[in-house]
Amino acid sequence: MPTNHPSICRGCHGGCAAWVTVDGGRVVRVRPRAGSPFNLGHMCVKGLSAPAMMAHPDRLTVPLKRVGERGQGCFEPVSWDEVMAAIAGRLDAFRRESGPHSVALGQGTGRPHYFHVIRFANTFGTPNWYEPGLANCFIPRITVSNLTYGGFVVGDYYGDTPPRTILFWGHNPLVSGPDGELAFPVKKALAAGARGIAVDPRRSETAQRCDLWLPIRPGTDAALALGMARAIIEEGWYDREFVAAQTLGFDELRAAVAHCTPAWTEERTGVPAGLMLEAARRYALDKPSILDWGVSLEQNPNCLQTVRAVAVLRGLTGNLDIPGGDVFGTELIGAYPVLRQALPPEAQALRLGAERFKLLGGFRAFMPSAHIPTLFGAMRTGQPYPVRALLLFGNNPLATVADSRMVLNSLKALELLVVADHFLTPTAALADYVLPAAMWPEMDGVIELPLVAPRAVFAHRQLAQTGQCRQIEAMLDDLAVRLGLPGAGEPLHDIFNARLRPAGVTFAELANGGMVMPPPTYRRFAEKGFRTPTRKVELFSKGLARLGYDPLPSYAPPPESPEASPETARDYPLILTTGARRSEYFHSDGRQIASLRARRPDPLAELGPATAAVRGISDGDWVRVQSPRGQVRMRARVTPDIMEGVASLDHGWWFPERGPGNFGELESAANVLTSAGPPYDPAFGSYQLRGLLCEVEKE
Ligand SMILES: Nc1nc2c(c(=O)[nH]1)N[C@H]1C(S)=C(S)[C@@H](COP(=O)(O)OP(=O)(O)OC[C@H]3O[C@@H](n4cnc5c(=O)[nH]c(N)nc54)[C@H](O)[C@@H]3O)O[C@H]1N2
Ligand SMILES: Nc1nc2c(c(=O)[nH]1)N[C@H]1C(S)=C(S)[C@@H](COP(=O)(O)OP(=O)(O)OC[C@H]3O[C@@H](n4cnc5c(=O)[nH]c(N)nc54)[C@H](O)[C@@H]3O)O[C@H]1N2
Ligand code: SF4
Ligand SMILES: [Mo]
Repeated sequence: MPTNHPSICRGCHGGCAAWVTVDGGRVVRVRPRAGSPFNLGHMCVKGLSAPAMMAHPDRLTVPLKRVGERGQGCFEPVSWDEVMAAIAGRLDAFRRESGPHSVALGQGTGRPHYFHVIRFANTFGTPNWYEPGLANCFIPRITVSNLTYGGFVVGDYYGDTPPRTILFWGHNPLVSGPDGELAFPVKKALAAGARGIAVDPRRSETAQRCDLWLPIRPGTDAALALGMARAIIEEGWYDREFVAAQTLGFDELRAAVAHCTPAWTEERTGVPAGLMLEAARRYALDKPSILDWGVSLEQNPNCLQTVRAVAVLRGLTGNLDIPGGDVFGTELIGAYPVLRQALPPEAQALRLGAERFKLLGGFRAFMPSAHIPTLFGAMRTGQPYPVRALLLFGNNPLATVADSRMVLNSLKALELLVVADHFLTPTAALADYVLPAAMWPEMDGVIELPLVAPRAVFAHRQLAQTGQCRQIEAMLDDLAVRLGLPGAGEPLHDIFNARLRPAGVTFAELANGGMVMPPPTYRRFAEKGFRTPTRKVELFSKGLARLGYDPLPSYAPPPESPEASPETARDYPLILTTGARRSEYFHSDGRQIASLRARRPDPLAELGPATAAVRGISDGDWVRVQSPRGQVRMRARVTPDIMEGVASLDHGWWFPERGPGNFGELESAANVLTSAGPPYDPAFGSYQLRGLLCEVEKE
């Protein structure tokens, strides 16, 4: 008899309320569950395909050990006990011979086991863990929000007052959904009359529902934001009362943006001055306004100042902590016990890249992690010290880290590579040990939404078991016990319950379809000011000044651009951006699911009609896209919904159907074209994934 169970989808960063139907121990159906303000009774195609993903014949279901040469993709099954004993033995040897910092950990973006990986790294004694987002995703937005407003803000889609204006900046939430907020409330707000403005080189799914589309040259967002800041100040559109009472550094900011005239801005960004002015006016005056910013702001080496340039707009217009504007989250539950104190300061000082990129890896970083290019460099060269082993938990760096060839060479140089995943990915095919990971209906978990500003908490519990798959936390704990690490063996439910105590619920209560979501609070600043050291919104950031970074936002052209590298631009005249999200796939996953692949069979390169025509390219042609780093094959999509002179490429592509050893991971992967080299953002070490140069030709 099939049984239905309330659960929470974890197919992406989101947490859509779901019903899971189990029959004969297998998940046979997933469908949306009503009652959550986040998914409003809807789910996306990825979440609905969970049963197909779980039961896929290629699913990893037993631990594997490599046989033959690394990279051939030949493995044989081993028992959990054998694989864990073998890995623990190797880790112990590395720890004794070269110090714990010679072992690195990596994980994918925002997965359920996120903090447990950090906990393992801390207790093992290595400062070297990474995630391919962080420097290029979310950490800059969080850090800048903390420095500028004293907390992370998200759009208030959930209160009684709807937003009148929503400014989507390098962000396509109708597709990318749960990054700070969910697609469904955004759609609802637009349908209810909020007027949207989209800053995007593509007329994205979100831009198509907006009143204004500002087509911007990739990588130039700081120039647009500074131009808007100047317009808002000089036209007198700023919120005088809020600026006078609640901000610091208005005069300094005004002086810093004085040169950012509409003509200056248009020249750099390609956005017509009239459109820029109209967008600035509406965002400032047609309040309350939400500014929904996306990852595009962070995937360039001027990341800190780009995010800051956009951040100050909220302060100038007073769209902060007001109903229908951007609001602070409430910390509902306790922090995950990552046992940071277990990592001694001398070990922290060894974190690769931390000394240079203080807001990524240093003592003041929000969640200190290693700098990927520096870490991968150490794997290849042994400098500044050898990194001998890498343990990956739901991360496919061959597809998702910049410069795929560099990644391949780095992974090949390791003495030990362990990969835990759902499928044998191109990265897993290079591993010595491959560990079969549970999917969300097979796991226990606690989720806070929206991300980082947790205003709601849910939980879900294990409803099924596939093969010998294990939840990552259990794998890490098994290793921790074998290695005698602090905190090893602490039951996961104890961790969950300790965290949930401030919310007054237990895991068991919450996992039955419950939710904790207190009503929003607003204008806390009126009594207490903001939670920055000066109690003000820091338009001029004293915190950044103290760390030696520019306290005022500024623009720099992308280092690979017609302005900064005219020689390169002669051979590669198009502006390259990569990775605009697609509903069917989460980064590199999902390509083996037939229903998803049927909807989106090929990697696409989007081009404008004029850009395509002069190259003799028609819609649907296969094309070669080249950058100074290499070339990839994509299918051209010719559309008026992209700025001319720009190529926007899908990322994360490989071809699981071709089998291990033949996945084609360098054939159509956007990251063959991107660069993991310097210059990096001085604070976060970010590299450039959007706003590079390329050329496209018909195959
Ligand atoms: N060119 C380019 N590159 C990019 C980006 C871009 O825009 N352009 N975006 C960057 C950004 S913002 C990010 S965050 C990164 C993401 O980079 P990653 O996190 O590496 O990307 P994914 O492909 O989502 O995840 C890698 C693997 O995790 C597995 N997986 C999924 N869920 C789970 C789970 O619950 N447990 C386990 N064990 N495994 C799981 C999937 O099967 C997949 O093989 O990519 C970055 N790379
Ligand atoms: N379905 C699905 N959802 C996802 C993911 C996924 O892989 N699949 N990934 C998740 C992750 S880790 C992240 S970080 C988020 C990211 O989600 P978003 O922040 O929404 O980012 P993207 O969809 O990558 O890009 C948003 C828009 O930015 C535009 N863009 C490209 N370059 C530039 C630029 O230089 N400037 C500006 N202003 N715009 C530019 C693109 O055309 C695109 O429409 O999505 C999350 N959600
Ligand atoms: S948006 Fe994310 S959480 Fe919601 S159904 Fe899709 S994959 Fe699942
Ligand atoms: Mo991300």
